[in-house]
Amino acid sequence: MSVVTGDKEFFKSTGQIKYEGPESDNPLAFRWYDENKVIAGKTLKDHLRFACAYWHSFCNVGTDPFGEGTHLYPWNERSDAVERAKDKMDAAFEFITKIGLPFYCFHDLDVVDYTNDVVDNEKRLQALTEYARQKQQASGVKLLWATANLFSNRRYMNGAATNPDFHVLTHGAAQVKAAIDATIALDGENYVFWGGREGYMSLLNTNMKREQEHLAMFLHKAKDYARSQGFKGTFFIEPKPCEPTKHQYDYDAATVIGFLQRHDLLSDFKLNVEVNHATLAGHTFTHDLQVAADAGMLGSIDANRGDYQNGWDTDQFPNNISELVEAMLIILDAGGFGGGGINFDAKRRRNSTDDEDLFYAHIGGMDIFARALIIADNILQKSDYKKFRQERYASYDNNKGKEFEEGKLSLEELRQYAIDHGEPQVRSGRQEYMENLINRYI
Ligand code: XUL
Ligand code: CO
Repeated sequence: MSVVTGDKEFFKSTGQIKYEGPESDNPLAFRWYDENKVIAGKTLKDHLRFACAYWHSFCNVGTDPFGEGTHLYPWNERSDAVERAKDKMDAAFEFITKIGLPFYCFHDLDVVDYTNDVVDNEKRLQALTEYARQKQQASGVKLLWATANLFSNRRYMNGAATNPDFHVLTHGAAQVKAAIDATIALDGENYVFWGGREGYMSLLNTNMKREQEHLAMFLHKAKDYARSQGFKGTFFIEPKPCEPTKHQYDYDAATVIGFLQRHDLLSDFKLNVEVNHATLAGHTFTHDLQVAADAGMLGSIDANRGDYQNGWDTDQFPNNISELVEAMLIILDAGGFGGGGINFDAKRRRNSTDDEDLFYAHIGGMDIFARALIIADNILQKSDYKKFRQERYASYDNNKGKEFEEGKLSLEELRQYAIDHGEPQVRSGRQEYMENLINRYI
């Protein structure tokens, strides 16, 4: 990939980031992410399908509830919204091509500022879509997914598709239509719905059943429209249990799968599982990955990490190797992502204010995923990880256990087996052995 800049270079101090291997001491080089390295029949680039998240990397100015922005972006200076957005896109593609990310993803509002004028917003997004199309062509970078931001504007304070006011819902629909049009024009591979404020704060003023039915109807109409326009990609729902609403309807992977099934949406949708959303739901990341994988619904992941002491989304770049090895075991074993990839829904810290910090953040995230993938593949190829797990269930592989799985044994027959065979042996689950196994390969 060659570097694509606009009229001016925004990240002057950093050139193209290269793979230098584990021995390298260069903080601006990859030590594990060699995009051409082949693991289990595919290059790291094709396994991992990394995507840059426009909103955190080029829009987030480092504000927090107590303070103003700390990231002073030179691409935020021009007064005209479309010109300003083009500067931002120049900066984005310069960064993406310097670091060698094959994909990017965005919300409509990340790309260009919106007003309250639906038709004008559509024109703005179309102008930037055309600009992005040229940038994609010049660089080879592709759009992993796009989405509509249906949560920042004050009109969405009570939700978008689940808003008690139909008029608000229609504004959400207008935004989704424009975002789908942009996705199609950019050959976007997927389209994402994160349930922004689709949930509630108090049941006292909420008709939960009606709101959820509206959400399902809205998703059907969005899907039908996209299909009618020739969109072949997958729709992803991104579960999150709370924040910003107290109860988000897309609570976790299991809840979303049940919802999609109930509303006849299973065949067009998959899941976009986010590390710290799973943790906020009281699960591990691996739990939600496994739930999605078992249902054949693992589409994509939003990579980040939370903070063990905080109960909200801190969206930090991932850096925990053992957690990611466990995740990659599930992803590899599931045969990879269902059309998606790994996008960094992660932001550098408020006090990381140098240009290079954005590079360090992505290099760290990409390297640790690459390393986790290599380790997970070793575990699957060389260790008894799979064998041990299989053997734990061997009693169902033949004889009466098999007949049970096939539905051939009644409750009375099961009772008779218990009597005939006496007390079962104590069998170890060997959890410590398995934990050590992971560490042995790290
Ligand atoms: C919010 C979140 C979103 C989605 C995209 O917690 O994760 O940024 O990833 O709307
Ligand atoms: Co996310």
